[in-house]
Amino acid sequence: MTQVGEVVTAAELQRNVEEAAQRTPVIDIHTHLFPPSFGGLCLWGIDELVNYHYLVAELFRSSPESPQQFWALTKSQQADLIWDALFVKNTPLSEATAGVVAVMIKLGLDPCQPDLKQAREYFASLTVEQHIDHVLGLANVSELVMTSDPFNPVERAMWERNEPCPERFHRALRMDPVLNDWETAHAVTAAAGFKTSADLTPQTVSEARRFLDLWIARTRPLYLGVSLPFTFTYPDDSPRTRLIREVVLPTCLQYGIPFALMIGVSRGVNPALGEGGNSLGYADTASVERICVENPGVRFLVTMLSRENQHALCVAARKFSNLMPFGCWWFLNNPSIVEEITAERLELLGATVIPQYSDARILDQLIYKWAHSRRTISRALYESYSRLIADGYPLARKQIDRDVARMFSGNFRRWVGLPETGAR
Ligand code: HDL
Ligand code: ZN
Repeated sequence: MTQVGEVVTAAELQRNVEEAAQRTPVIDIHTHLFPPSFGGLCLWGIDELVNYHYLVAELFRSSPESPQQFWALTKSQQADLIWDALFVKNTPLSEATAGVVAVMIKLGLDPCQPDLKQAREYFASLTVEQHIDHVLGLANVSELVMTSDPFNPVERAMWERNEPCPERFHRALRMDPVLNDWETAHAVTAAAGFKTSADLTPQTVSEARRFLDLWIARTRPLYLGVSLPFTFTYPDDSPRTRLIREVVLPTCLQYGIPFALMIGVSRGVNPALGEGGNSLGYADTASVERICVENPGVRFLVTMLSRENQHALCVAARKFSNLMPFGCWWFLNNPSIVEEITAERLELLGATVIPQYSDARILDQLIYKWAHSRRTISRALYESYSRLIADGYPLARKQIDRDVARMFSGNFRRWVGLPETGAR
């Protein structure tokens, strides 16, 4: 067997895989981050980190405060309460608490402090313009994709003021109100001067497309995306199917951009927790297969929220080359589940998937979300390569580098038409 390039021995494999996973820059294809030019939408620093909605939800399992009492506090009082309950009185074992600890240690802060005084002094000494390059460097994130919601009034105002958006902050245009609540969404588009009504008349459909045309010109999104409930079925006789078929998919075809389906949310199971009050449900992967087979000219990105949907999603991706599974979303972004999902993706799909995104809401989260994901993805990759070597395959070092670069950025660049290197 003649392999081109330096062959990796079984003894050297783990170090090679870990080093490739660490040094390969990643494009973070789904985040809720904003550039500093978007003002208060750009969240960073210890009080935001500790107030992440994942931690707010965890607080009430370890603290006598009720949600009502919690929401009456200021943001720094909330952070003090969370810090004391989850980091001082408890061991930061959960992924969300361990993540904050990992960020603090990477930034040279002491995660065993009895309060947030030291951390607050550190962040108060920085500007976010100084801090952002440090964070992106530590996370080795070369580019990321924002979630741009034209129905969010604060975001809308930023875009209407033409706030500068650095090229490494790509955009995805979110369709949630259009596809999940047309009753409300059409009032917003009508108020913006588009002749839309609750009824999906030909004029409403063409005006809804004109609304998307405006926002595509304004934000130049790499893809259109939507978060869908676990009850999502396609097709059905709801307005959603008509809006997907008559507005979203024709727009994706016209602009040559993918449609990202994020399926599985059970919204507001405990409204008292606010953003933290959503849960998940087992969704219908046959609907994913139907939308893929019906639209061979559209490239789909699909991420599903239930662990129990992942294997079927991999099988669906074997049937449809226009289906790209991506990431380990939300309640799946935990090491044990990321490793399991990545392993089954490698076994069924090889390096043809996009294994992860951060879903970060606070800039500093990139540091832990990518450190933990790189560590876990390299464990799954190591197992796959180990089996190859055990069967006698002469694995070359450059194959490892190629596979990791493909999963960390190349597959996405190809899917959305970005040039091979650097921001568009
Ligand atoms: O809809 C989404 O993009 C989800 O990621 C939600 O924002 C969710 O609240 C979240 O933050 N998950 O991590
Ligand atoms: Zn998200």
